Amino acid sequence: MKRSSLLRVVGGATMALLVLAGCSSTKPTDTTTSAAAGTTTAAATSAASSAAGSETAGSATGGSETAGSETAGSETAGSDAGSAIPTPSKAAKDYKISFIQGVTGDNFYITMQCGIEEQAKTLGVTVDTQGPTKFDPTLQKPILDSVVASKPDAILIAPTDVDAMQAPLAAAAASGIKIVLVDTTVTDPSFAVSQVSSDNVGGGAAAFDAIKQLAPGGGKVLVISTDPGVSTVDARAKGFNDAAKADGSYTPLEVQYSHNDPATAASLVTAALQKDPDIVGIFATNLFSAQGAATGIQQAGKKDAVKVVGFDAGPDQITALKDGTVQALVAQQPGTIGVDGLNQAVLALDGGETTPKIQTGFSIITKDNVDTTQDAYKANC
Ligand code: T6T
Repeated sequence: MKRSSLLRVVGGATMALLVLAGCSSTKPTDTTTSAAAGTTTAAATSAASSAAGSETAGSATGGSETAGSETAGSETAGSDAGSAIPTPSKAAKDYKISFIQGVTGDNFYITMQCGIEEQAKTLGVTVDTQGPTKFDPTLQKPILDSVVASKPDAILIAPTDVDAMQAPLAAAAASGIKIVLVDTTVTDPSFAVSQVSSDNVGGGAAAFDAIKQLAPGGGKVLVISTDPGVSTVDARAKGFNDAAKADGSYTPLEVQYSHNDPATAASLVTAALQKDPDIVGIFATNLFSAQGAATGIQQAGKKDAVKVVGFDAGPDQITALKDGTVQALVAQQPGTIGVDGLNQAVLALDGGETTPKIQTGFSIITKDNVDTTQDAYKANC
C-alpha cells in the first residue's frame, strides 16, 4: 500500500497563547501522540511549557487526558521534531464505514462529518453518518446497535459516556468491526484501533490563561460543563481548574453541569452570578454550554463585568465573540479529527500500521483574529 507521511509539529497551546498575546495568528498544526511500540512522538516545545506556565503545559502538548494511558507523562520529552503519521492515499477497496456523532445538529460534529466525507472521496470508501438527537448514551447505544447489525467494516464514533458506551463498543470490536474513537473516549479504549481527539486538558489550561489575561486581578472562576462522564469536557474542566489552583490567585467554584442544554447553562450562570456576584470569569467547556453562558451573562446584565471563555467555535459562538458577550474561544480542529479518524480506519482495514493515539491542536479566537481565522466551524458542508 502506498502511504504518504503527514508531519505534525507544535501543540495548540503554544499557538493559542501566542495569538492571545497578539502575535501571529498562523493556523496551528497538530500535536500527535503515538503509543505505538511505546514510543513518544508528541512535539512538546519549551515554548508551550513556558507559555502555559504550569505543569498543565505538559498535558497541553502531551495528550494525556485518557486516564491511565501508557503514553501519559512520557511524551512531553521536549522534542521539536514532530511526528510522522502514516496515512493512506487510497483504500484497497470500497469499505463501508459508519460515523456515529455524539449528537446531531452540533457544528463540531457537522464539521467533523465534512472532513470525513471529503476524505472518503479521496480514499474511495463509503461513509454514512448518524447520531442521537441528544448527547446521551441511552439514545446513542441503540444507534450503535443498529449500525453493528448492518455489519460495516469500521465505525468512527464519539462515545457519549466513558462507562455506558464501553461494553457495547468492546462487543462491536470483538465482532470484527474496526472501531476508531473520535473526539471522546471510554474508560478502557484498548479495543479501538485508534483514538483521535483534541488536547482537551491543554485546551482547558489555555482557557484559564485566557481568563487570567482578561481578569488579571484574580478571584472566583466558574466552569460550566455538560455532564460528568464525558471524557472531553471532563478533561477541559480539569485542565482549567488545575491551572487556576496552581496559579493561587483564583478560586475555582464547583463545576456546574448543563446537560448540554443551552437554556440550562444560561440559568446556571444567572443563578451563579446571583449567589457569587464577584465571579470574575466563566469557562464554558463546549459549544452548547458556551451558547448558554453567553445568554446567562446577558440576562444577568454582566456583559462587561464577567469574562467568558468558551470551548468551540460554531457560528453562534463567533457572533457572541463579535458582540462582546464572550471574550475568547478555544477552537478545535474537528475536520482534522475526522480525516485522521477515517485514515486510521482504512489503515486498519488494509492491514497497515495504525497510530493508537492522535492528538490534534486548537487555537484561540478573540476579537483580534476573528475576521481572519480559518478555524470557525461549519454549519453545513
Ligand atoms: O466540544 C465538542 C466536543 O469536543 C465535545 O466532546 C462535546 O461537545 C462538542 O461537540 C461541542 O458541542
